[in-house]
Amino acid sequence: MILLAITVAVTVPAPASAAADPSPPLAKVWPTPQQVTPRPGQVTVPRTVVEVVGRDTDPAALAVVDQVLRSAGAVTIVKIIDSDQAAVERERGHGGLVVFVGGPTESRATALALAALRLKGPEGLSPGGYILAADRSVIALSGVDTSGTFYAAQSLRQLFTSGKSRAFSMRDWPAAPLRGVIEGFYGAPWSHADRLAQLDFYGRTKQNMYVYSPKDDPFLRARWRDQYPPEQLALLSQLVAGATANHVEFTYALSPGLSVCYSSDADKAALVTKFQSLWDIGVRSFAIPLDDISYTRWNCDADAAKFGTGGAAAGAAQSFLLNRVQQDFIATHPGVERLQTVPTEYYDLADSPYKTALRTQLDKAVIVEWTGVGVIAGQITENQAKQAKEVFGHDILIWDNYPVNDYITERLLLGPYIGREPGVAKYLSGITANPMVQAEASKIAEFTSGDFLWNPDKYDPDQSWLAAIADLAGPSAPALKVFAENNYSSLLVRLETGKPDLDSPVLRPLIAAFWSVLEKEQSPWDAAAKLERYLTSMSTDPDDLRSGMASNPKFLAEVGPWLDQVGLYGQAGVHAVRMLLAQFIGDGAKAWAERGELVTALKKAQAIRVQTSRGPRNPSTCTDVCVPFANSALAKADRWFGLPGIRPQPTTSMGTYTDNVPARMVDGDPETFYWSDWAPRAGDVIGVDLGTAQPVSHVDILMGKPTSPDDFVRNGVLEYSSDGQQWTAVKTVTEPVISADLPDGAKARFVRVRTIGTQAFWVVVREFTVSTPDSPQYTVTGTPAGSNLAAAADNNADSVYAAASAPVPGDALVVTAAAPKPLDKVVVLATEAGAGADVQVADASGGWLTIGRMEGGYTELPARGAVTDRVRLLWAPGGTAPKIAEVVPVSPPRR
Ligand code: LOG
Repeated sequence: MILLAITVAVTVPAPASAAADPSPPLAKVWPTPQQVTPRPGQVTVPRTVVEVVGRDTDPAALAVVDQVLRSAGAVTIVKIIDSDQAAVERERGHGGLVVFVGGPTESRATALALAALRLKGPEGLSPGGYILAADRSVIALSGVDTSGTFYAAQSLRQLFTSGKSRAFSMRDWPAAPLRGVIEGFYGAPWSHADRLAQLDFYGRTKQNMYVYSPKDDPFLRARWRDQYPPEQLALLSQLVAGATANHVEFTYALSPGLSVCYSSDADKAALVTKFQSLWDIGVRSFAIPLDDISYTRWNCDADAAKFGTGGAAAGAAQSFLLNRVQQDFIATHPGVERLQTVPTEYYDLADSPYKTALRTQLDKAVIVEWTGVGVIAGQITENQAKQAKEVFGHDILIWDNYPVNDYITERLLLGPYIGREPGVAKYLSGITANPMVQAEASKIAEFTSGDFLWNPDKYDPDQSWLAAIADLAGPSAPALKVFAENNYSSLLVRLETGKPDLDSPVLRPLIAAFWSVLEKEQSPWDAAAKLERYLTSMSTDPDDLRSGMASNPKFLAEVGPWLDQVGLYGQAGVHAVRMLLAQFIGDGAKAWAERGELVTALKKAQAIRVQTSRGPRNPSTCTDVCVPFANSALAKADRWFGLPGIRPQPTTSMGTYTDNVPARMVDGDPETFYWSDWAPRAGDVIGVDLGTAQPVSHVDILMGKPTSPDDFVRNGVLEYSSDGQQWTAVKTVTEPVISADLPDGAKARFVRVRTIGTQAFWVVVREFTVSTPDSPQYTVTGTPAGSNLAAAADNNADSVYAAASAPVPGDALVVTAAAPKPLDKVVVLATEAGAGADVQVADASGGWLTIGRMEGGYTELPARGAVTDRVRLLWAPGGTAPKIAEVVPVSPPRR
């Protein structure tokens, strides 16, 4: 780089004096710095700034510094070379702002500036460490190495966002040597643009490692011996350049384990040749992962002959190959980083013949990756980290399977990084986080793991998470926070509580507070208002984020289906609250209208499909909160309407064929059905969850359908349980239609059919109905003809009888109970009232007594003391074809 030693006479206002200065607080820097010392006074960036740099000053750091100065108000940046001491002295005398960029290896001038501030230099700090100071007319950035200076610039960026800062000095360094991300998931690899954006992000967040290891790049695994086509190599070389510019080590990982012959000279040569092709485009760090392969089956006879069989043989074979690559490639390429590997046993601490072989035979220079105990480690303790070092006998780099979601593709993991003791970062080589297929969305977790790795002792997951959200969303942080809160849970376990984070941490207590006042029959308005406010923010989240984060279309595309679902769950929740409040003040019509909106939103949310590497999935957001809330609200509302209010939720261990989702077996409509996407094996189950244990009396199951009459469980057992642990068998299941009485006094939360044999046919379940002793049974007859006549009185207000045509004179719908009973009132829930109807009850003489008219969606009529087994809707002719969700003959409350 050519630097011009131009000096320009500048007149700039002197910075405000310390005495006049109210000493504003320092802006927070992420990752959390080790030492920050405020100084009196503040530093303002004037229109003209002088910059003193060395010939070796890191260009990337300089670019960031210039950007910071310009966005803080500098118009002219005058660069002076450090060797031009006269110019440096002259500028220091002017009183304008002079910025020194570069540590001892880059510029000689910065040390003088630090000395003038009575600050020590960065000498002795760990790699990446730096000193950053800003005082009156001086800013100094001094890294122990060029990465340190680059990180000083990243800190400066955060301190001067408002154009000025309180004076300060910082002494900062990373705890973990290796901090970063391994693109190591299954599924669609990240795009080239994703990767470039990630590399910039790692630079911003002071992470220094990216391992290129996408399982689905054929040239990495399936076709590992093949050379990259030139155009792909060109892309990789752009990534290497992007990594270098961000002080990130680009590790190229080659996974030969699916087909390698460990003892083969040709395969060793193929590995070395492949690595050489990457060395030639600038790659300086290499890995040979051997995870997720068989180590009990050889790929060639020669290995069996040379190494024998068993874990010790596998460890010996892998060590043999890795050691040869170490000798023939790593040792012959000065400037290369240490070789990394992922052992086949990467997930535990139990010593084994395999680990013994690695410990005793693998070259000590090789770094071994380990996921913690369990592939997805809930927690990783310092003690485990130390044990890992011992049992593997090598330096350990953690492959941390968070926020990877390739094993739960219906979820986004947007919560903070938790559950790792500080010692894990301090005593191992570092951590690479395995992210989600969704690159942009992974940045939330990555920001927090990067923060942990830099300064684990001061790591506060919750604060870090808020900062991550602000970093990704800028002014839309509040909207992103709501979204992330509802995509929050993971398998990671908090150190402080020993528990995993659950979804919807803000919504949960608001719902609990609302239920609590409703149960106590206290005034619900306050609790409802707070709950509704949050639910409204969820419902507007899709619009808010889509407009507020429009500059990040990739993020919006990645999370679209999840975002839509959060919005719909928010809407459903708002209607649920309004429905219950309407009932609280006795407004049945409003409650019924809100119920309709609630069910519509809920159904839309559950119909969303996203294509994933594991097939189509319904996103799971607000997990275990939104759907249970909606169902509890519906159950309560339905009891108010006079229905039993049981809302069974479908459960199954099997997948879904196309869009025939499990919800269709509890929708009260025998025309729709759940369809499994495989033939059940012993242990597969289909059933319902009633939410709470309650008295149950009868089960009806309709399986098969006219076009697939054989799709039913051929060899199973019907059973029920109140806790999901202890099951009581009712009868064997060998036929498509099951009607079973449960023993008197039976209580259940779960009812299911469990397959006990294997079969070739898949399973169709049209309806899975559980009745309680309180569920009255009705028969529905009458006209106009239409679909699902029985739905007009099936204790289920979601299912609807839809007349095919408008009524003609004489058309009437009759609901007949098993036996006459005294009636308190008749409630009619309609989704289309047509031209209305007279609501009638049968009198003792067989005639009909009109008790009132049904004209709109909600009708509630006193039954005038009738004792009857029949209710009739005598239609007014004409109008639209009516649709009746439920005719409810309500008995007087029991005493
Ligand atoms: C794979 C990894 C995958 C992760 C989570 C390692 C070392 N390998 O069980 O590619 O993303 O689990 O599904 C893995 O973790 N194996």
